[in-house]
Amino acid sequence: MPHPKTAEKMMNSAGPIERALLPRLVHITEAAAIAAAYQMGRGDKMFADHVAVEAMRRMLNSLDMKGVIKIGEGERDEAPMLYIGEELGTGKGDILVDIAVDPLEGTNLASDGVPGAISVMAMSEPGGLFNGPDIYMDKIVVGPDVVRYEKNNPSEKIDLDAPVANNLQIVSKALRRSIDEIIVVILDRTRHQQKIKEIREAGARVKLITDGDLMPGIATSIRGSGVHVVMGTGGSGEAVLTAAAVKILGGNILARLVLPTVANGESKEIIAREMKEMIPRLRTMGIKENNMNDVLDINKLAPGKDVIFSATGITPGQLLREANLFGGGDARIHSISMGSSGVVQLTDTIYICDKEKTPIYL
Ligand code: VTB
Repeated sequence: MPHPKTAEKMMNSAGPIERALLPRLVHITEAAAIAAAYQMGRGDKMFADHVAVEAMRRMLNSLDMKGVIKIGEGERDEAPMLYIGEELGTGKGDILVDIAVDPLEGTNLASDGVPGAISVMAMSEPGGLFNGPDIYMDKIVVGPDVVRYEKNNPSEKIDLDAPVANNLQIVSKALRRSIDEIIVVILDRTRHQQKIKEIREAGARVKLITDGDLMPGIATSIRGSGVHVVMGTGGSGEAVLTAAAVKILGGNILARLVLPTVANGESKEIIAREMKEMIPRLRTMGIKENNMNDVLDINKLAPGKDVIFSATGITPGQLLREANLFGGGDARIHSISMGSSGVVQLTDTIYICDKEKTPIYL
């Protein structure tokens, strides 16, 4: 009887970036997560972010590749490291990559020592990740069951402009459960008051989060995570990283750029000022002003064919356990990493510096 050759097939179908860099990627988010975990709960989010950025940057610079940051810590003038456009890697070899990073996603969560802080990054061939400004995006993230349902029922599609109840109706049919049993994760912000009301009125349950809408987005693609939909306006970089992961997992994200001043209901003058500053930035990124309102999906946000992704837990989360530090640098740390071939790894890494001291538990 022929046996399935799954692992062989997957490894053979993996692109050059996945082959060369996926095994290394997880150690990069682990390094940043260990650095941030050491600063966990110390109340200094800037410093926690700083050490995570430094660790991630050092690791990236040790890779044989020519990489460019597309989603990073900010524009060159505001971020000294991992800024948009920064070139990273040894430059050796012929691997070219675009990079999206968030060395510490949930700086408040880490500095407060509360759940949901992670270190996360993705890579692709050049042009494979959306090159956009670091503002907000209005998002809806759903898992593979919804994507399959939409394929089988082409007239029923999740739509950013549709009423919340209509989208939840589709999710409910796709998951074959009533709306009462659907859980929607959304950032707890004043700008979401109306949306939260509509979700509740439609009958769904809401999990409000103070920060970190990226991992819940990925959780929509993982059964048993207790997250069915993520909605609301959050970081655009987070949307691109979410897209990279959910594309591999078979889910989808719909997202549209929104100026923070617009989302947060600022005055016309303040909005106009932000727009004025934004226009030249949009141009350098190849986005025309009239395209700013385009709805982007996984194929626009993460069009790459050879995409790799890794996230490591810092504080406990829906999918990832917290980083455990045992003293002397020893650590146990939990990650999810994956590549376009379809390989998904949930890794429980133990770093042992002191073999006599550090126990390993099942
Ligand atoms: C968003 C969200 C992130 O910060 O960017 C949020 O996507 C910032 O939102 O996951 P506000 O400007 O409303 O505070 C996070 O929650 C954490 O980086």
